[in-house]
Amino acid sequence: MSRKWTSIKTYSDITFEFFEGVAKITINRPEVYNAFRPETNNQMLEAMDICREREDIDIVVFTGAGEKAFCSGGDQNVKGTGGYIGEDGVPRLNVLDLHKKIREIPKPVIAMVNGYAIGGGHVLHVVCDLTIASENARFGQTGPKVGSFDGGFGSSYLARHVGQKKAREIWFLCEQYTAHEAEQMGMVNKVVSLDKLEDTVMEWCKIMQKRSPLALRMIKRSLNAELDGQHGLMQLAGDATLMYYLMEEAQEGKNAFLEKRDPNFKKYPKFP
Ligand code: 1HA
Repeated sequence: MSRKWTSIKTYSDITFEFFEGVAKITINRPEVYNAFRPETNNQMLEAMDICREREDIDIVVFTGAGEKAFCSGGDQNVKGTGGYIGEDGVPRLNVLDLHKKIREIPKPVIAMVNGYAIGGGHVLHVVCDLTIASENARFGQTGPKVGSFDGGFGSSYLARHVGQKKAREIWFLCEQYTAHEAEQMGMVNKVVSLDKLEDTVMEWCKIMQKRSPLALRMIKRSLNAELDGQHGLMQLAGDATLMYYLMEEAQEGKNAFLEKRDPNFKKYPKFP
């Protein structure tokens, strides 16, 4: 089925579109197999901020333009000393900021992997909440082959998906894996033919859109907290505070302060 996606904002390196509560961020650099440069990441960071703020966006989908690649990682043409060099001449690793935003946004994020997910492109799918891949997709890390490594989510979170032994194999050997192998390893949720890829992703979105957004948010936070240490607990606790603020008991404290009286918390139930 073809959908009439509408553009949310125009960028040079990505397309950013909307359809029925789903925002789709497509890395649009097919000539380099959707490798990212600092500008690409800056644009994805801005798009993620829009996704977070807009109430009509329920779910975010990442994908790559064309039928060859989801993302081939950092653009080797702009790799310099100290990182990937942007138009401002400053070397950066700003894709790590994108990983943080994907973890932090309180909405599901799906990687729609339509081809190569390699190097930093592999990490991008690993960091997303769910991965749906087409049969032609290929997965793998290349860091130790091309002079790089990601010891952040690209290794620790990967190991949560596939286990320590497999994660070490993936990083030490830098081999490629088929979509079905990736599914068997536990780092891909579902594999479908390329022509069914977007339909399947949108079907999963429709199901999640029927679920309680606050419940999905709390589940994402809780699953993240296990790996994210104090930062993860802070995010989970922030949402606990949000829910507390929604209760009358919290309102009573604020009202009493403003009315210059003692708060009466006795009237609220204490659950066992
Ligand atoms: O590790 C990190 C980070 C770690 C910490 C913090 C931040 C990090 C940020 C980034 C990264 C990394 O991503 S390191 C890993 C970078 N990526 C790679 O090493 C993948 C390089 N590409 C490949 O291994 C292969 O191209 C491929 C397996 C994806 C596809 O192979 P294939 O089918 O043989 O096609 P190929 O001819 O190699 O590529 C098609 C075109 O895309 C080529 O251009 P053309 O000769 O047609 O002009 C190729 O140069 C270009 N291309 C592919 N990948 C990249 C790329 N150009 C620039 N950068 C790329 N990553």
